[in-house]
Amino acid sequence: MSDASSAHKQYTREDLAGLRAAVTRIVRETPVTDLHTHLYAPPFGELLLYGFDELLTYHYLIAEVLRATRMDAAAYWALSKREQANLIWKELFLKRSPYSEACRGVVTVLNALGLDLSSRDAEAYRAHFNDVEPSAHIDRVMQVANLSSVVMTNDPFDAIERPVWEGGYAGDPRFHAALRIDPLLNDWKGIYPRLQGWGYEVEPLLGAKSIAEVRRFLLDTIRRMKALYMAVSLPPEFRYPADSMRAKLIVDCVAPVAAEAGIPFAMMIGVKRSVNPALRLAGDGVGLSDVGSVERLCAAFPNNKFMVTMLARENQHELTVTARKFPNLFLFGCWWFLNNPSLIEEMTRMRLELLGTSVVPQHSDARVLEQVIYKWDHSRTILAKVLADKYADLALAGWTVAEDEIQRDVSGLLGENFWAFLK
Ligand code: HDL
Ligand code: ZN
Repeated sequence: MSDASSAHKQYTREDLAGLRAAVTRIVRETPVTDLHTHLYAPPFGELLLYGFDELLTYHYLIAEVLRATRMDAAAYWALSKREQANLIWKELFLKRSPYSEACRGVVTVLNALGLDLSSRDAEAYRAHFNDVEPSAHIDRVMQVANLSSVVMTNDPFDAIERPVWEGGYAGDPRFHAALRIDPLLNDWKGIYPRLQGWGYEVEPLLGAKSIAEVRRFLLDTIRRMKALYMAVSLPPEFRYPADSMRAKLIVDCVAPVAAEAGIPFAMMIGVKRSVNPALRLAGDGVGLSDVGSVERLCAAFPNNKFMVTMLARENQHELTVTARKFPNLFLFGCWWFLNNPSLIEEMTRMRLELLGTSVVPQHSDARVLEQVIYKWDHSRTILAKVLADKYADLALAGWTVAEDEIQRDVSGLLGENFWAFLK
């Protein structure tokens, strides 16, 4: 950490190099709250993915190896996990240079964990993760990535996850919960019988009693999970207002419950699920979404807090301008197909220039534990570069930049702004 003497250091146009170095150091040294991940605390067992084979079979790399080899997807799925990982290692790392962001991420992780990249020996890398104790490994990875905590994606309809909550999972300070309600909002007809089975008196047509029971289900689940927010991923064609069950559930159930519980409703908009079903989790695509629907929701529910991230690059400017109009709208992350250096830099510059400090520029979306190492290493480098440019602009205009103010701003961008929005 920066020592006490430097905390009061001031930077002017005469020391831009010192200013840039200070920004880089502070961004590296400031712990992150990772507000959207697919990671799980140890009691969730097999849902917590880690190790070499999981890193290599991340669905981003599955899409890339199928594209590079044009092999039949069914033939890939017929392989064992280890055979899949070995195939990906051979095709994307040995036969081709691993400079795609997902491949580069694996290289960053292996290097950060002290492995010898000159060997390119998959077996040696695999062995490194043998016999790790999950909780100790979590501590090590979070320390290397410099994370203070992560937010899980918790699906009450998941057959593996639900018993853990029902079994009295008491929590883990490293892991916060977020209630994910995709099945409820995107597949009401398929999911309402599950609610009936759990004792909620809901009917398919969502009359007054059903609305009250869905609200009860949401509140029960938020309280059991201590959920920081409710979240849903939505297709590009999502619209509000709309004559749809999804819109009715949002208006009559989700928004009132979020307001009562005092938590945000997070919408992740623009995913086209299963454009190529043969690729399974790797088969989702992206589409242009309607920012006007976000605008109308924020206006219709001024007492609700909305977190939004959109998947299409083309939506980002309009969404950022919309955030200027609605203080109850909080933008976060460079989601999924946007989580690449060129687009992270473009979005971060635009957001800092249009929103100042009132944003959290990144989340990792990590599915495999060790990915937080690369996703945050790569994003910290870009954030430091963009921030340093912004402070240099100020210094060149005669504004003295104080080191403790840089620390204040960076702490906000790396998580405190999220915690403040939750209050
Ligand atoms: O819906 C989501 O939360 C997405 O992040 C998906 O999980 C997607 O598969 C993903 O992992 N993106 O990074
Ligand atoms: Zn995600």
